[in-house]
Amino acid sequence: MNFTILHLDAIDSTNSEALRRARAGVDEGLCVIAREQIAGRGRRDRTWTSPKDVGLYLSVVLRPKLEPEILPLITFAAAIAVYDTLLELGLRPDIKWPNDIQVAEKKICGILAETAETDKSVAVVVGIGINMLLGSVPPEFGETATSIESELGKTVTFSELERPLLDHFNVRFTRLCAAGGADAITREWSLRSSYFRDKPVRVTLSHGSVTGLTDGLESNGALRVRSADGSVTIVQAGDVEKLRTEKVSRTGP
Ligand code: BT5
Repeated sequence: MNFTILHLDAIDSTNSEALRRARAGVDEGLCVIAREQIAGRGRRDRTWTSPKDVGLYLSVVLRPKLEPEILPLITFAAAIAVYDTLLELGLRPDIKWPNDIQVAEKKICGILAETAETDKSVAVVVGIGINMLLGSVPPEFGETATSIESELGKTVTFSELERPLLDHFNVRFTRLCAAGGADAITREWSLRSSYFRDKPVRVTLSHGSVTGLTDGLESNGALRVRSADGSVTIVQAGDVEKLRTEKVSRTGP
């Protein structure tokens, strides 16, 4: 994929701008990057705090020729790309299912993939927000969020982050779209995430919650959670919270 990079000063949300341009027919590979987002978004209309010049706010337009059930794995391809980029900068990242990258168990990056029907094809916009400088971490999330600067003890420039991230994403997305791509991406994800297996978690679902140990992924990226009674819940969407090990004991097969 060839990227066309559009640098903006300020925008409501790079995802919203990329979706608008996708609906207007732009080709795959448009990458919208803004210095500031006035209405940066997380999942389910949550806010992604995006102050000026302290974080990377980036969205890529894709026109994937993938079966619909595989589309959630685009988030995984992006997570692998962020992970590898941060690792090369000297950090020790972890991927928290489904869309967070953490360092020292604090959120340093969030990913938001959104789909739009357009005249040309189905478009997917994958948005990535990375906290770079200290000022990117919202004060109210000081305990749960972090930045590259606070973890590395030094700053990195936008160019040190942007190009490697896009290159890694290109490789992973191309892999996902090739034969056997879904298996390859879930396998590569599993090698980078401590949440893949035997992680004690509580998952908040749209109705209720489930507690147990993670037990791998389904082929579409859904998370398997095995409860103490041995039952397995397949989680397509939810918020995962890590629990202390003693709160969950393993039973069943
Ligand atoms: C996400 O949602 O983590 C997806 C964030 C995606 C942001 C990118 S930036 C470029 C593109 N354009 C957009 O408008 N969005 C994408 P979720 O898992 O729902 O997490 C959102 C939650 O993370 C919020 O409710 C806060 O608790 C927390 N949060 C908000 N801003 C944060 C920040 N800068 N750093 C760490 N945590 C934050």
